[in-house]
Parts: sequence; C-alpha cells; structure tokens
Amino acid sequence: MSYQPIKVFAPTNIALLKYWGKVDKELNTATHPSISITLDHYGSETEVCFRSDLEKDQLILNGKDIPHFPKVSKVLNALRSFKNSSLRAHIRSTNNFPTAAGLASSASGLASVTYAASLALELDLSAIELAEISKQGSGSSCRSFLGGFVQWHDKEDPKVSQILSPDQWPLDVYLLLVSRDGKKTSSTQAMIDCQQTSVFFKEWVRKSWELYPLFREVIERRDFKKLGDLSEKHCLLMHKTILASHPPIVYWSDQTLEYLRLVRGWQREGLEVFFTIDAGANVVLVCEKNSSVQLQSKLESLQADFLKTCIGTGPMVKWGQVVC
Ligand code: 2P0
Repeated sequence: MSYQPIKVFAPTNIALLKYWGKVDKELNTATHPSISITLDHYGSETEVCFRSDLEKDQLILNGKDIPHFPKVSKVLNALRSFKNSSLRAHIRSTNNFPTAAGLASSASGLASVTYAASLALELDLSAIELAEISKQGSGSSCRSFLGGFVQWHDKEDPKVSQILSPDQWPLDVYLLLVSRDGKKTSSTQAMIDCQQTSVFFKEWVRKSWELYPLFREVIERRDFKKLGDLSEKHCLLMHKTILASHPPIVYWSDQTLEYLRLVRGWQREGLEVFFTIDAGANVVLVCEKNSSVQLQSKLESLQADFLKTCIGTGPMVKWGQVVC
C-alpha cells in the first residue's frame, strides 16, 4: 500500500500568555494555560510522502538532511498507529522565517508535519485531534491549528480553542529580527532546566493562572491597552524566571533592550503598540491597524530588520506538484 504525497502550510503562532513549564515531559501537558495569536503568512511549508521503499523516516529541513528528529518521529509514530502502518515517511520542510530564533519555528514545523502526514495517511482527523497529536512533538504547535486568538488549556475540553477569529480583531504584527541565528539551547531543554532550577518558577505558574482569566476578558472585550499591559507583564515575568535558572539562561541581547526602550518611548508619544519576546532575542510588536503605518515608518527610519504580518486564519493544504 502506498499513499499520495501531500503538501501543506502551517503558520507559526506567538504566545501572549506564554507556555513555559511541563506537567508531563512526554505528552507536553502544560503547567498552566497559554494564549497566542496565529500569524498570517509566516510558517512552514511541508511535503510528506509515505513510501514502501524507505527503511527509515527522512527529514530535509530548509534543504539540510537532519539525522535525528525525535519530535517529528513521535508524531509520525502516533499517526501511523491509527492505520497500523509501517511505511516510512520522506519529509521536506521549509520555514519562510528564521528557524530556531525564538519565533516559534518548532510550532509551525510540527503542526505542518502532523497535518501533512495525517492527510498523506488518509486519516480524517479534526483540527482539535491533530493539535493533540502535534502537541506531543512540540507543545506550542497545538495552537497553530486554529486562526486568530487561540487558547491551549489542558483542563478544558477541547484543550485547544479559538477565542476570536482574525476578522473579529484584526491586528498587525511586526517581527523585529535582532538575530537570524538559531539559539544555542533548545526551548525544550531550557524549559526543563528552568522548571528544575529557577527560584521564581512556582510564582511564575501561580501568576500565569491568575492572569489567564484577565487575558480572556480583555481579548473578548478587544481592549488593546489592557492586552498590551498584560502581555508585556507576562513576557517580562517569563524572562525574569528564565534568567533566574541555574546556570542562568539569557535570551536577550543589547539590541533587544534597545528595542524595548524605543517601544516605551513610542508608547509615551501615544502610539498603540505593545511588545512580546519568546525564547530568543527577537522582539515581536503588535499594533492596531490604525497605528500600523506610523509604526512601520518608525521601523523603516531605524533601518530595522523586520517582517510585517497580521493575525491569520490557520493552516491550509497546498495541493500541487509534490516531488518526493
Ligand atoms: C510559547 N515558547 O508559549 C512559549 C513562549 C517559547 C516561549 O512554546 O518542549 O518549542 O517542544 O513543548 O513548544 C517554545 O516551546 O517547546 C514555546 P516543547 P516549544 O510559545
């Protein structure tokens, strides 16, 4: 038995209420809920083809042959078990934004592999079911299966759900690229180390639970100012918690701090913008559509290296010529 190759696109997502802590390291259940925005056209394009002539799974990421890919293998094995299939997969995946630079490339990567592999195996799984499988490979990837504002809450059913669609609150997003290089420590390892050694970790989890209903409320009310305050607060709390790991984990660079200083100045001038930073040095700015022109011209005058996007609708199948 062999299957048709499939190509899909899955977007990345940027957390505002951030996931950073695991209850179960195998299943990637989270210590607290998280909320993200799905980006419009930045993410991973992935082709998957199951073939009877392969002895092992193969992954080519951004044109490079990857020898070990345990996160991807976990997802492939889970999907194959639905069909009792022993066919191996050939996977070709490309990110259209910097990989492993704290811009959630593992989220779009794992979401795209899970989605493409499920279709290539002719499995009829819902976005919620796919999210649950993908989460085992990379926690944050479960939020990339839906568009708009998305929540991941392991104590709710469904665990992944949309709070608002992109139409209900269209916001623009700027990715300020301080560094296009990959980070030295993976998020997975940093998260585990931080959880085991940071003196602030317990307080981080307690505070995240406390902030969750407030995030829900301000998103439902579309209160930009309050969402900005909460997002910045939660981001800074995460980086403080990470910095207090032993040995310390430092993601920021001088340029990261310089951007934060600039954003504070723009906010004082009345520009409606807020920042968030994931596990890397790059800074993500979110603004209302009516502030976007002004923000973009400020970034252009700084000659900043940035990518502009907006909140998007989620993954899509890209039928077409797929060469395996
Ligand atoms: C997030 N991050 O909510 C947070 C904010 C980074 C900072 O989820 O171990 O690659 O594969 O579950 O999903 C990055 O972690 O970690 C992440 P694993 P993942 O987006």
